[in-house]
Amino acid sequence: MNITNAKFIRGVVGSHNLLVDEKPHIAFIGRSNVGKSSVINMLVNQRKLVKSSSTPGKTQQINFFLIDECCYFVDLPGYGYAKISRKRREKLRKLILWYFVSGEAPIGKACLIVDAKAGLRDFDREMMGVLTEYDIPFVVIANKIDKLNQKNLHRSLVSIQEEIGDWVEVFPISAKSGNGKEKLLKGIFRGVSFPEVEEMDDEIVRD
Ligand SMILES: Nc1nc2c(ncn2[C@@H]2O[C@H](COP(=O)(O)OP(=O)(O)O)[C@@H](O)[C@H]2O)c(=O)[nH]1
Ligand SMILES: [Mg+2]
Repeated sequence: MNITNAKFIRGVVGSHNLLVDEKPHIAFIGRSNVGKSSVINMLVNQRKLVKSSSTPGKTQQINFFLIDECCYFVDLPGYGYAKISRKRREKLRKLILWYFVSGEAPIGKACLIVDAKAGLRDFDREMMGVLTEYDIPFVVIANKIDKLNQKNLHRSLVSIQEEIGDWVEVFPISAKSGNGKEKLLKGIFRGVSFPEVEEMDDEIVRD
């Protein structure tokens, strides 16, 4: 499986003008610096589709990328950026929650990205609680596995899986090396339906 076309469509500030049509959203969330931009770029085979930026202003948008004409990758603001005020951070947290709970976004899958070494943090736990409560299918992506040796990686993955339970899949990956990409792509699209474009559906879920 491979994504051949990905393009930036729109950046949305606040809860207005969400991009809603028949195409499902694949939503990416995670704390700042977990490698969210890097993971998306790796998945779409473009080094700079999503700017790997540490500018807090840029992280406040919800960015939509059209993927192979059949779904949107939705890049939500990174949470927890150290250099923004508590008030602004709270605003971002609310925007992220709103996206998931308002029922306005046709979410096919949520992808919660964590740093494999750091494991789950409070924000991740809160997000998992919300996703579970609102019945939004999600996967956990444990990124930066290249920074861990076999033993520590195993330990970390076991502890993440133990905490989230068996029914949520954890995908260990390295956005840096591309390790784990194939499995993750399959996992992301598994169970997502593409109502208006059946033939695309076949294409994208093909092994
Ligand atoms: N070693 C390693 N570094 C990574 C990986 N993914 C991202 N990074 C680095 O982590 C930092 C934050 O990445 P970025 O994609 O901007 O994170 P974001 O804030 O979550 O969007 C950058 O310095 C990346 O080069 C990875 O898989 N392995
Ligand atoms: Mg980013």
